[in-house]
Amino acid sequence: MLEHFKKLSYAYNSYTGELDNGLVVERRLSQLKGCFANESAYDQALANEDSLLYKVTAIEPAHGEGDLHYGMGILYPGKIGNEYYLTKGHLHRTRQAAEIYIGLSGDGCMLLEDEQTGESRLEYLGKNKIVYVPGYTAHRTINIGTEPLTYFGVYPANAGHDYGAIAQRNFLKILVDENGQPTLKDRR
Ligand code: S6P
Ligand code: ZN
Repeated sequence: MLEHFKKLSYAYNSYTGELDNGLVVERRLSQLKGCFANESAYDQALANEDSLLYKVTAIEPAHGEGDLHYGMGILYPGKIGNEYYLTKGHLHRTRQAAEIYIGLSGDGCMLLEDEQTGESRLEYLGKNKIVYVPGYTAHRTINIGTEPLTYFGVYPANAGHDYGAIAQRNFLKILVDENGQPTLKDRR
């Protein structure tokens, strides 16, 4: 098996979210249409600037069953209206595939939503914190701080991403700043 892997160790930076040799994907505000609850605040922010919200660097060697993929994310601080910057969020194409997130720097949360029951959970994600995302669970990362939130994620190579299913019905809960406190509310 070793011969299939060109490289087995990578340098990373906890503060910039950089991971050597990975494939970098950037997500700007215009790519998150429909994610934020306050549509007029979204339109206004976008008219002002198509800001960079987050970057993900992925390493996906995918040589076969049992393999792992992994990646590093950096989600910048900010808000649309009173809703914190967030990632698009997804389910895994292979629904049973779980994932581990490890917080590296900054202050954030993971919003988890059971696809079948709609049950939501909010878990803190920051330095020295690990979050386990079970299978069949839509997951989204949210920056509740004033610094960039960086994290490392590892998932089965066959997990895949399904953005469509959750985009269509949307997460049931939103996380907003209410008097300086992150507060989970129904989307309505
Ligand atoms: C991949 C893993 C993360 C996300 C990243 C960005 O399974 O969950 O690396 O890709 O947090 O979020 P999203 O929803 O835009 O892929
Ligand atoms: Zn995932």
